[in-house]
Amino acid sequence: MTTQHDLLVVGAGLAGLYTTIHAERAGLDVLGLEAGDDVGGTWYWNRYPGARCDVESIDYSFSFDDELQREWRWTERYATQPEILRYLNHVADRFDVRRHYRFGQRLSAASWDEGLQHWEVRTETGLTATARWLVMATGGLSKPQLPDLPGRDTFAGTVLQTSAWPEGPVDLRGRRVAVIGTGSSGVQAIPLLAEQASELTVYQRSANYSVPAFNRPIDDEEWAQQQRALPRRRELSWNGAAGSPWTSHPVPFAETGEEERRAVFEESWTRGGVLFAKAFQGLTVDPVINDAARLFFEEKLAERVHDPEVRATLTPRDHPVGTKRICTDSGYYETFNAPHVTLVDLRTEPLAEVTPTGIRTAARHREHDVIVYATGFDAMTGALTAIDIRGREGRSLREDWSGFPSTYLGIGLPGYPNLLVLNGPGSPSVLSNMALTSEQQGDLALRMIAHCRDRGFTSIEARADAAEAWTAHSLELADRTLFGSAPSWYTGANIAGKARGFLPYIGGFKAYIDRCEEVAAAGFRGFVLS
Ligand code: N01
Repeated sequence: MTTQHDLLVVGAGLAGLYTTIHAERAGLDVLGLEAGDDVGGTWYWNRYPGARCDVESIDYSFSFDDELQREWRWTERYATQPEILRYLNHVADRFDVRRHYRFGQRLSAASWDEGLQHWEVRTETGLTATARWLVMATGGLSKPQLPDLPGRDTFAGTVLQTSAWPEGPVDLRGRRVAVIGTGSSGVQAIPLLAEQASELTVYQRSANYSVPAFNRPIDDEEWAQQQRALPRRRELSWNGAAGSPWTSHPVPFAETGEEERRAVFEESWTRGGVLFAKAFQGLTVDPVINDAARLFFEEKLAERVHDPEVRATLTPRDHPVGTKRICTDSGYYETFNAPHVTLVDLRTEPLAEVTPTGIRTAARHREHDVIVYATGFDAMTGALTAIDIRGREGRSLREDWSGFPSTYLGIGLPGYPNLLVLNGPGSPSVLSNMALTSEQQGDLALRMIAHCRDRGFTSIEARADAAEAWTAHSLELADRTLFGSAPSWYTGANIAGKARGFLPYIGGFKAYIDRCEEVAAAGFRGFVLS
């Protein structure tokens, strides 16, 4: 039986949960559909050892409910995946949101019915539902990509994927483990896998910049201090470029001397992880500043990795600092000092095939009992193009997005009325704190819906010219930076055949919010309401 609703929300991660809670408060009949068996999104699937957030726990949490903020006590500066998942379960319980969801329901198709002015959706298990509004909260990094390696499926040992790690314990003691992939997932998992494995072999295609997290437990004194500072911290985050309270050194790089530069790099290094890229304003724009950061990084690397050859292989060569997301690690580089850990440089020794017993490179065959794929995602667009989405007159999103995706503010797609994409391409999304961007995006979607309902409109659709102009603006901002020179998932470069272009909006979270507010104040200028 096809059920009818006002709103369908796809996904029960941060953005989906927020939107569903607030849709109910707005009096909408909402149905949530989630592929996983419970809430959590990214934090439901990515259960690999070492998984934790690279945004501090105090910031990576909802801000909309003061009691919720006060009652949840984070235990570490950077929360682990199990702790974040517990938090999202707590949110789901507290706001009784699960009753709106159907779990284990992966969307396979969605089509717009112009006559009935609603979306009809179908899941892989055959569930069907209709609703006037369709909110896609499907996540920017939720469509895993497993490389099509020759012989991949012939491997007779255990195959694991960081993005679909089993729920139960995985015992790797005494086993010869291979890891393919050294992005944030691999970098977090490798030190913990090395603790268990009898041999660990890391197959690296490109070296990444990784900065220690300087993670620590939050004791009661620090927690009390954080609680006192929270209102100010939130204010800075909502007004910042990346949804967090951190800013760059106030003095421009060119006006600093050698000693001050070192002190600034040292300080931002000890802030931990991705925050290193914020040391100086313009670090990811100006090659001179970037090069200074690179030299500082290389000095640190020299302290962490003993063997010069291994260190040379671990030194990033193909992108400026911060133009691929900096990895946030706990003991990553030091792991390569251990005698049972081997680094294989796929640049000099390309991967030839996976065999039933291991991996063959151009140089030799290595035997493994387990292969772990930490090979990333079809980011920002993959979760949407995996679904057969049909808009006005049957047009296909998959076809429309075979080129670079054109969106208006990331949320509106011309030709797809009432389809609202949260944290989509053209929004700050992955460049910002996803907890706050999810609140902002959920609110924006619900405001668009309320605006239409209050005025008797049944649809809202981004105008093609508005989407073109926004997308061109977003790409132009990215062109002014060094980001385009990195072969990263930000630009689609990690997926064969994917259209290239910088996917997130890089103009900053606050600038983006301001633009959304202007558009809303002008009656959602750039959208057609009918
Ligand atoms: O994925 P990635 P990820 N043969 O795409 C390699 C967030 N995140 O899951 O660089 C050999 O970064 C690929 O090599 P190359 C965060 O935003 C956050 O690690 O393409 N290797 C690369 O090394 C992050 O940026 C956290 O040459 C192959 C790796 O696989 C994003 O998610 C933790 C290959 C993929 O790295 C994605 O991170 C985890 C092949 N055929 C994730 N194909 C936090 O810390 C791919 N690779 C919060």
